[in-house]
Amino acid sequence: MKKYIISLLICLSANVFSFAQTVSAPDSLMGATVLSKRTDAAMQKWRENRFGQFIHWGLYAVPGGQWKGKNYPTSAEWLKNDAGISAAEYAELVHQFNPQKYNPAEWARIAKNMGVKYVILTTKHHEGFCLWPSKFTDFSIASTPYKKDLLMPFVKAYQKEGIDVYFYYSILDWHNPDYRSVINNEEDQKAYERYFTYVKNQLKELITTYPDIKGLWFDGQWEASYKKNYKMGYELEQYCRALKPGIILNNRIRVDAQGHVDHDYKGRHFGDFDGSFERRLPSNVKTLDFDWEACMTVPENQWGYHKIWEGHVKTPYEIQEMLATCTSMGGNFVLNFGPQPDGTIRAYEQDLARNVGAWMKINSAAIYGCDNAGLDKQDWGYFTQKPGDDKLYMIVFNIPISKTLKLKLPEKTTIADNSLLTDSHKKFRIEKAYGNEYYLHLGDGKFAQPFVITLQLKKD
Ligand code: JFZ
Repeated sequence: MKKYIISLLICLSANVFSFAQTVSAPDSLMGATVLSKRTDAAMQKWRENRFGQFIHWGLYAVPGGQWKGKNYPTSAEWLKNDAGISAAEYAELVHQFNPQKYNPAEWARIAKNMGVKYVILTTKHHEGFCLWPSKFTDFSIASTPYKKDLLMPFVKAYQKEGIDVYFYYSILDWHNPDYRSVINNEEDQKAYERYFTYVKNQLKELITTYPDIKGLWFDGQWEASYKKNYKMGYELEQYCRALKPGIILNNRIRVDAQGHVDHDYKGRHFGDFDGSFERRLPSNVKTLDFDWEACMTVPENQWGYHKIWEGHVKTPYEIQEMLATCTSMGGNFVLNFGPQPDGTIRAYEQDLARNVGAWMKINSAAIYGCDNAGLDKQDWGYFTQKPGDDKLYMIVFNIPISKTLKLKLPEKTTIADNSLLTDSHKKFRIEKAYGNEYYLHLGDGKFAQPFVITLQLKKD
């Protein structure tokens, strides 16, 4: 036992030490604490994952964006707010939440086949409903006809497929009576402090009950109450890091003393990475010198299950290209799923996962562990590279009519060899042009989908 405690202490202090290098105390305005990319193994793994799945699931899946015969085309998980439903009436949904077909092994299989390396699941969204039987509220799965914890089987199933699990947790809470959007008086402040104790209790509950999770993805941090209590955010960050050394936290965990969200008053992201690229990708094609993640919906703006998807629905090619774009700019890409109330995944999402996965199965070498290659973006697509590797990947999405791809390589570099990633015998004729520019001739090659060409580089 003593031995165990000593090794545990060594292990803990080693962890704390490795963080001392990257996580600093905030300044007087309570700015960001992670001022450069974390270098520890957990963060390295997060970075190498590159492709993740988001899952928004809660009571909102039951009405699916419709209330009393009316369709609300806005985000399904915002229905309570958008349809002006009272807390009491909304809470009645617990009696209807009964996902008899919930089969996390099947979800994990779909995710694995799509090629994701991590997943973020909403344990409690703005509605306040908890997917686990929390000791601290009745507004949870325990009060539904289903009764059973949804999280443990989820964590186990995904883990079995080798997929890292992250929990989403909303600070904003439309159910807890102590929650306040604004603090108008002393009483509000007292209530909000009680609410904050609830948040800490729940996070400790999540971290200790599901010790295998890798991190937390916070949301709902933008309300005036949290800005006024910005010190709580700092406390929350310390609390999570102490409970689980090495934990990975997104930037929505905090605000600074001036009420800045996502980024502090100096423009630095909070948490361990910048997760503010939501439904849009950064437009800067150069590498960003911080870790970042973009999260994306399949339709325009639906996270939770909505019965009717209006507007443009993304295709596999678009998803593949977004993933390639993010990888080429050194960021992660997370695709959202909104499971149905019975626990099954919508057919379109399953098809999309299958199609993206079929592409990933043969091309993922250009994604996992890859990063910005330090080169300019080219018209035909994206360069990616594993840090320090002498192979360069060209992920081709647009073939010019000339069938000739122009390349500009780093100075003092030549191309020793090239081939199609999926067929090492398929080579392309490469012609040297001006300086470090080359022409790669696709010839009469037929390409049914985006493809990857591997260039073997040689330093002069
Ligand atoms: C939030 C949630 O309100 C939404 O339901 C979903 O969970 C999504 C992942 O996060 O929505 C946001 C939060 C931040 C921005 C936009 C929508 N933002 O910074 O642009």
